[in-house]
Amino acid sequence: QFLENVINHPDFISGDVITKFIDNTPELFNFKKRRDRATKLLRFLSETTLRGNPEMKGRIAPTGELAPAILPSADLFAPIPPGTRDKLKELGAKGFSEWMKAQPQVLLTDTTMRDAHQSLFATRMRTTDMTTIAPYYARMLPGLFSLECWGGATFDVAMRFLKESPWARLHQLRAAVPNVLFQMLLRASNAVGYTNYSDNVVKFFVQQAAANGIDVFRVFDSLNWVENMRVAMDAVVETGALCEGTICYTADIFDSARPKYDLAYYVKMAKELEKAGAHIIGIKDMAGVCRPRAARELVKALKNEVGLPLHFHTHDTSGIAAASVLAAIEAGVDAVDGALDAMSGLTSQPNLGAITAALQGSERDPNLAGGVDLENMKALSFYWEGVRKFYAPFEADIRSGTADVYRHEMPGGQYTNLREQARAMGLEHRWPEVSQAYADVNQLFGDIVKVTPTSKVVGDMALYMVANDLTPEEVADPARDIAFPESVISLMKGELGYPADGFPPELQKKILRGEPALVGRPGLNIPPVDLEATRHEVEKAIGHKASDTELASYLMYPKVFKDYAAHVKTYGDVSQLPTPVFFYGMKEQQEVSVDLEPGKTLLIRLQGSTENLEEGEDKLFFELNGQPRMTRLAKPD
Ligand code: 3PY
Ligand code: ZN
Repeated sequence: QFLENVINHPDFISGDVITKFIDNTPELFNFKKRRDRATKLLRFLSETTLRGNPEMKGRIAPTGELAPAILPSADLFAPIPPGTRDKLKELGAKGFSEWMKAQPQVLLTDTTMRDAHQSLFATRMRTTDMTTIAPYYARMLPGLFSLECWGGATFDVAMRFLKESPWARLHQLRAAVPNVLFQMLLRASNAVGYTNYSDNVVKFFVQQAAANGIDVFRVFDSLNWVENMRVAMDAVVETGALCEGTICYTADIFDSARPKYDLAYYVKMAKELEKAGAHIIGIKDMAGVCRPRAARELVKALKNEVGLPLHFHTHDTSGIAAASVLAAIEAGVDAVDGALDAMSGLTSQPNLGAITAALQGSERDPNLAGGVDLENMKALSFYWEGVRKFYAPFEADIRSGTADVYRHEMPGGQYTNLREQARAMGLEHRWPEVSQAYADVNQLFGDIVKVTPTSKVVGDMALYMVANDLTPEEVADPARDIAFPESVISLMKGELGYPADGFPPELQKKILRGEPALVGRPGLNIPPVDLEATRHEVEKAIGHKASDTELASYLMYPKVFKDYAAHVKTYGDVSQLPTPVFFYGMKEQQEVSVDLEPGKTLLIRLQGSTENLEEGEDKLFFELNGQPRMTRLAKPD
C-alpha cells in the first residue's frame, strides 16, 4: 500500500521526485487512517445487514432487486455552460432582480433535491443520490433559474436520520454545479429549526450558508410576520445573495367567510417585504390551496403593486396545481417551481416537464433562451425514477390528488411527516379524524398560517385531540382541564411570534394558565449566544476542533448534532454508501464500491456470515479490496 501511495501521488506522477519527497509528504503514511475508515464502514454494514438500520423499524423493505438508477448519457468532460450563478456574479443581487423581470420566458426552479423528497418520502433522500446526478444537471439544464437543494427539513433529517452532514452535501453539490443558482428554504428567525433562535445565531447561520454555496434564500415566517423576518433578511442581503422575501399563502382570497386573507392582505405584505429589502417576492403556497383563479388574481395584483420579480411555489396535493402554475404564468409571474416528472405530483410540486411542454412555442416558453431542454429533463427524470424506488418504505400511502387539502390545509412538506407521526402513535387508521382535527385546531387557534413550525404545532395538537378523543368544544371549554402539548403552550406564549390579529384571548389564557405572553418579536426576548464559548462546548462534546459549519449545526440542533458526531466516530462517513445498502444492508456475494474521497475507492464484497451458529457472537466475512476481513457482532439480547 505504501508503494501504491507513492506512485499515485501527484508529485510523483508529475516527476517532481526530490530527495525530500518522503519527508515532505506525510500523507503517504495515511493507510492507517484509510484502514480505520474501512473498519468503521464494515461495522456499519455488518450491523445494518444482520440487525437492520434502526430507521427501518416498523417499515417494510422493498422486495426484489433494487438496480442502480440509470444515468443520462452526457459528456462530463465537456465544459460547463454559464448559468444564472454567473449572471448573479456579473450583475449583483439588485441587477439580477432587474434581469429577472426583463426575461420574456418564465424561469424555472427544480425542487427535486429539497421539497419534492421532503413532501414525497419524509425528506429521506441521501447525498449520494444527489451528487451522482449533479454534474449532469450542470450540463443538461444550465438554463434553470435555480436548484432548490438545501434547507427546510433537509438540514435536520440529514443528521438525525441519514447520519450525514448537510454541509458536506452542499459542498459536493456546489463543486458539481458551479453554474446554476442554489436555493434554500429559510424559516426566518427559526432558521432551519422549529424554534426561534437568537438574532446572532440566525445571522451566523445565514453567513455560513452563503459562504458555503447558497445563492438564493427563500425567507418566510410561519405567521407571515414581516417584523420577525428582518434579521434573516438583513443577514441575507449583507452576504450579497438573493433575498426572496416570501408570503405564505393560506385560505382563499375569494372566500368571504375568511376575509382576513383577502387580496389586500397579501399585497400589503408584499409591499412590506419590498421595503424590507427583498430582491424577489416569493409566493409560497405550501399546502397547494392557491386555486388557478386565485393565482391569476394574486399575481396580477402583485405585479401591479410591487416592483420586484415574483416566484410562485405550490404543491400538487389537490391534483390541479399545474393549472395554478399556468394561470400564474399567464398573469406574468417571473419564476415558478416544479419537480422533475418522476418526483412530481401528489404532495410534491407539479411536473416541471409537463409545464415546460405546455408552454412550448408560447411567448413564455421556458426554453426561449435555451438551457432547459425537455428531452434533457426526461433523461434526468428517468434517473430520479430509479432513485425513488430506493425510498419506497418512506412514501405515504396515497395514490391520487385530493380536494381534502382545501379542508385541512396541511403543507405538502408536512403531510408525509404527520402521517408518519400518526403511524408511530398507532393512529394511522384514524387519519381522516386527524385531518379533520387539524382543520379544527386551525380554527381554535384563530385561523392561522400553517407552515413550519406553526404547522407542526397544529399537527401536535390534532394528534393529541385524536389520541385523547377530545372535541374542539372540550378543548375550548374553560372548565375542562387539558394538559396541552409543550409546543402549543410555546405558540400561545408568543415564542414563534404572533399573527397580525393575535391569538384568541380566551384560549390563550386557558393554555397559558395565568402565565404572561411575550411582548414583541421573540428574538427581542432571547439573549445573544456567545459563539466562541459555544464552540468550546462543541469541541468538548466531539473531541476535536469545531469548524464554523459544525458550530452552526450545533447551534441549530445540539443533541442531534452530538448524536450524529458520535455516529461518525463509530461508523465513519456513511454518506457514500449506495442507498439500498444504507437502508437494507448487503446480500451475500453482493459487491459495493464506496468512494472515500476522489481516487480512493473501497471495493467491499460480503462473502457470508455465521449468524446461525450458537456462539456468543455473529461473524461476517467480507472481502475488502481483495483482502479477507471478518467482523464480529455480539448476539442481540
Ligand atoms: C419547511 O419549512 O420545511 C417547508 O417545507 C415549509 O413548507
Ligand atoms: Zn413547499
